[in-house]
Amino acid sequence: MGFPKGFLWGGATAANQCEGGFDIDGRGLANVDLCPAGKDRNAVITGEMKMFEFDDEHFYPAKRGIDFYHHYKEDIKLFAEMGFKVYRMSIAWSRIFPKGDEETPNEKGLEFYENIFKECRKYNIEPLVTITHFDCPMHLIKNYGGWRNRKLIDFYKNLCKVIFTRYKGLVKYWITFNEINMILHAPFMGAGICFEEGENKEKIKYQAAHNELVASAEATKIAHEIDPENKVGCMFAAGSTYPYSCNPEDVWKALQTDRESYFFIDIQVFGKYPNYSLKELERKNLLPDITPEDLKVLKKNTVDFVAFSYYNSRCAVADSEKIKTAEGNLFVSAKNPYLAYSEWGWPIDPLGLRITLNEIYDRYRIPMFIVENGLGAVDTPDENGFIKDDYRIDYLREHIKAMKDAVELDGVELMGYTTWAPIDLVSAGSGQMKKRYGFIYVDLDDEGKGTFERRKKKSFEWYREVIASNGENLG
Ligand code: P53
Repeated sequence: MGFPKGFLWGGATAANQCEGGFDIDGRGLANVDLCPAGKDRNAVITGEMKMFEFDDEHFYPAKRGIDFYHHYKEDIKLFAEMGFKVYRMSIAWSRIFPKGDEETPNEKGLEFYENIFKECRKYNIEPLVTITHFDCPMHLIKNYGGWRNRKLIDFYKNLCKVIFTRYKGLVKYWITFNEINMILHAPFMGAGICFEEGENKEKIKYQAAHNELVASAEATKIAHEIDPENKVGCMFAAGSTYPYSCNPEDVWKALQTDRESYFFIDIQVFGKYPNYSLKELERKNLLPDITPEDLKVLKKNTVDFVAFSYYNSRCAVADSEKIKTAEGNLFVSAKNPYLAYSEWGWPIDPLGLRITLNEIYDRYRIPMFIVENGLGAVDTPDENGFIKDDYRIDYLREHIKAMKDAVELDGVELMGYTTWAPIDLVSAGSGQMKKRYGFIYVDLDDEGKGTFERRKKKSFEWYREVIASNGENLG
């Protein structure tokens, strides 16, 4: 009973939130570099405010991140100390192809990730690689309009060929796009889309979604051709939507809200557009350009597993006037009166994870992977500089219990669990450092000041024990 032998415990990060070194060793500029911290961040990541160059008024936290670029050996060593079986990380596209449309890759960029993978292997840590975690070379945005342009499919295929070939034998688990449904909520961050005055935003978003979905299927095909051992997953920001009440209008609204996200995964798992979306897109005149060849590629190249992030459940109400929506998340959601909320206004709902796991498994019946789950909180060191993050331990313990119930009692197939994030890093939504998730503290503040020193928090030892006991000893 309990978790299966070989269950992949670990942690997850993203290149743009930890690496820094934005202009080192030939790396090109990417959208993520240009997302400033502060009040304009939301306008930039949603594609409403154009930020194609750095300016002096803003602070850009991704430029230095937590300087993982220079600390990766030390950081992976700490992950190994916690007993990680897997490390989920992402590749920065513009390190490999600085502009995105070149024929030949940047050797320095390829070397950097090769060294990381070798470092992981040294400790028997399996890398799980997200090919794109919100990043897109600026050159592709400026000259092609980002993912709205189907030419990106070919550039992405080129990237995939290069990395699958180069890292054959070093990497087996791949995720094509991080939180693919984020296109709908933060199109600049999710797909390099910046809107011009008067454009049909919905139409552009669905065209970009289609292009990414085809690119994802193409990547799956190439991965399997290059190495039949490769396992490729899709990935979405999950969290089931509850109806606010038993009013059928609310129930219907909740179902529709979930379909906005399932739309992507239905295509990636079943290989074709679901009828509900075809009808709706047609009705609203939002159907993307879909070629007969696209349909074949989608059909033939479905994913091996479904990965997702889970931070919270959501709540839908038909009459939105009635209920104040919860703030602090890119997903619009009614406030659920039965749940406690984090300092950033995100609901805390461990049972929601069991519900979500069951819903996804009922729908797709293929292995799942929880690739993000965690609590963003302010950590205050005590007089000795130690961080007793019992709130984080509590959050994770309850979620691991719920996950255990889903595996043990409900029989869902789950490959592994990686927390977001094992080490403090820049927040995607807010650009802050003080929204911390790690077992490892990084001495750095919201203005980029600090020594970058790494320190273990209380949760470090706790998670080590969780992994050592394969999820039996939760403290
Ligand atoms: P942060 C919300 C907003 C932005 C990105 O989020 C998000 C979400 C969650 O639904 O997605 C993931 O840093 C993402 C990570 C991110 C993490 O959530 O805003 O894949 O890059 O850091 C946590 O607290």
